[in-house]
Amino acid sequence: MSDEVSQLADEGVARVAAAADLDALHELELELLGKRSRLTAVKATMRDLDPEQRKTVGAALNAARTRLEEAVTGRRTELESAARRVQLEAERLDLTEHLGRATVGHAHPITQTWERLEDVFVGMGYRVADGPEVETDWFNFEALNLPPSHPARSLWDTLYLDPAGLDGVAAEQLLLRTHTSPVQARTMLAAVRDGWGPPIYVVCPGRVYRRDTADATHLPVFHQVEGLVVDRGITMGDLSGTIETFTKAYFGADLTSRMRPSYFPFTEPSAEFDISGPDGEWLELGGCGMVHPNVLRSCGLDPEEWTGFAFGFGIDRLAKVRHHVEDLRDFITNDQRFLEQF
Ligand code: FA5
Repeated sequence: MSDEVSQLADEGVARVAAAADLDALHELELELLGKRSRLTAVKATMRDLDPEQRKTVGAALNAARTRLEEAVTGRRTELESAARRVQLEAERLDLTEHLGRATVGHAHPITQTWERLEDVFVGMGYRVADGPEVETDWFNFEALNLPPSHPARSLWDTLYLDPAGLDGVAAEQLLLRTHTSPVQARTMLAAVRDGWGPPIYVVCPGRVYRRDTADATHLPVFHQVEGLVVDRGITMGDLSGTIETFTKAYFGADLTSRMRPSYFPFTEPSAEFDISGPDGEWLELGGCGMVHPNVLRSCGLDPEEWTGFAFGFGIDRLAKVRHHVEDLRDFITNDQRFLEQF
């Protein structure tokens, strides 16, 4: 009987080793070791044996059960780790697969316009200057001949800042700059302080902010480029020649510019300038004029010795005209189909 038991164990171990999956192994475990197994049946016959035989068969049964249990546990571990490998393989993400499909991006059309503008002016001998977007009231208004109660302040719908923890700075003294003109004052003061000018020939492109509602021609956050020239004997003729040269360099020879009288507190006389293409339609681009003597004085320059002109125009509007874009808001909605065209 002991031989039969050990043969049962041999067969069982071979079948366990061949179990194809965890379900099959579970069935086999019940068959070989469960209540209805042959081992259990053999155990039931033991009571008819004499004590000596019972001892031998009992030992054989225990050994067979241990072998079968170890075989089942070993096979279960193998099948489980194989199943885990299959699952991992199925869930694997091959990130390199996407490399081949990546498209090469490019700068935003406004950034492209900004950079082309800089190129045109640098080609005309100008330096590029910049200033902070958070400005003081003095640079944004006062230095530009706009004292606190000046009615023309209402031309710019200003966003004021109320910073916490800036001791000694009254809230109404800090604002988001409404135009790039404060860089005029910063540049003149720096030139005088550091002794590199006048003569001054600079352009200052940058981001500006106004309490404007977005529509086809307005954005609350937009971009301007400021131009400032301070030298001896500068006239309105230099200003109009510069704008015409820029227009042709940027838009092409078939576009032309014109100036219309206007008002800005920091220039006198002041003008607005428009450009027109072959269709004869005029489009307003920006403001300009001769630098007001009060502005020169605020920045430490003698208006008897130095004269200058300044201009400021909208980069977003420029891009709109150049690329025939209907609505300025298209530039800020981040629609790939629109942006890919540039
Ligand atoms: C000014 O901001 C003056 N600082 C310009 C200037 C500079 C005059 C130097 C004289 C000397 P104005 O508010 O008109 O001016 O704005 C200038 C240009 O910015 C406009 O002609 C327009 O092209 C653009 N612009 C103004 N508001 C918006 C807006 N909300 N969205 C997009 N572009 C705008």
